[in-house]
Amino acid sequence: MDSELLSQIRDCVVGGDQEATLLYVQRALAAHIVPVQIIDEALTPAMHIVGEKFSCGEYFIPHLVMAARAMQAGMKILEPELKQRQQAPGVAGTAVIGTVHGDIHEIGKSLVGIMLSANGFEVHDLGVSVPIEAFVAKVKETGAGLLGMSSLLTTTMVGQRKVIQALEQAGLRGQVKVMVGGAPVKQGWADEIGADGYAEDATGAVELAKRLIGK
Ligand code: B1M
Repeated sequence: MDSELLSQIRDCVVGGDQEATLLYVQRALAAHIVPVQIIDEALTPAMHIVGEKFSCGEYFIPHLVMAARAMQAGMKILEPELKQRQQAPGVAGTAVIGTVHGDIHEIGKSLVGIMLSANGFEVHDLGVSVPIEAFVAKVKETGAGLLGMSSLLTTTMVGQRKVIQALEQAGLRGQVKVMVGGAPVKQGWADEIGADGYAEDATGAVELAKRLIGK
């Protein structure tokens, strides 16, 4: 039953059907499938399937857009559920997050933000294609102890390095831990650019964030 519902959600996202995605996510919640399982076993794998179809020429940009909208529709229902279930007491820390300049992929970054906020972080989400200066200014303004940068394109990963350099130049690098992520990002890249950590997924990002700020 659970696996049938999860595979129906996967199919709806792959097919870019927002309404059906909403319906099946609601059914999955009603069947007591937890939000994290819906995200990890249905929504996220669906986006990977969409990516594969795009790579082999079966899907084009409009398919990606439709699938992204379907996943976001599902996330709208899951976000309050996640926050309600995982809300940690007190503020774990302040985090600034965003997708680097030139990159408009927002789903993974938003998921990381939702999970951080569900785990007690005060999250300032700067959105997508965030200029270097905007990251630096927000860290300065909020006194954030954590900065998270997402990059989904190999061509935009370099933006993560540039932001770290800009933080150093602004004299802010000592006050903020930097974590990086996104599909093409790996631990080796994080080491190379002097980030404090890398996480493969949103759950890993929460664990890393807590570790980095000593919670
Ligand atoms: Co684009 N795209 N896309 N795309 N897209 C990818 C990334 C791609 C792998 C597809 C492919 O070729 N198979 C490919 C990148 C190749 C590369 O450089 N390595 C690609 C391309 C080429 C492009 C365009 C250049 C296509 C074009 O125009 N010709 C273009 C670029 C636009 C731009 O940014 N300037 C483009 C555009 C788009 C859309 C706008 C149509 C759409 C995004 C819509 C939106 O976000 N609102 C889109 C989509 C949907 C995808 C795929 C299919 C799905 C991405 C996604 O949402 N995944 C993607 C294929 C794929 O990734 N397999 C693809 C689901 C999400 C939950 O996972 O974002 O990986 P992800 O996040 C994960 C982890 O990575 C991690 O945790 C998240 C949750 O588990 N994580 C972090 C992410 N950020 C983190 C930060 C952290 C820690 C962990 O700490 C701070």
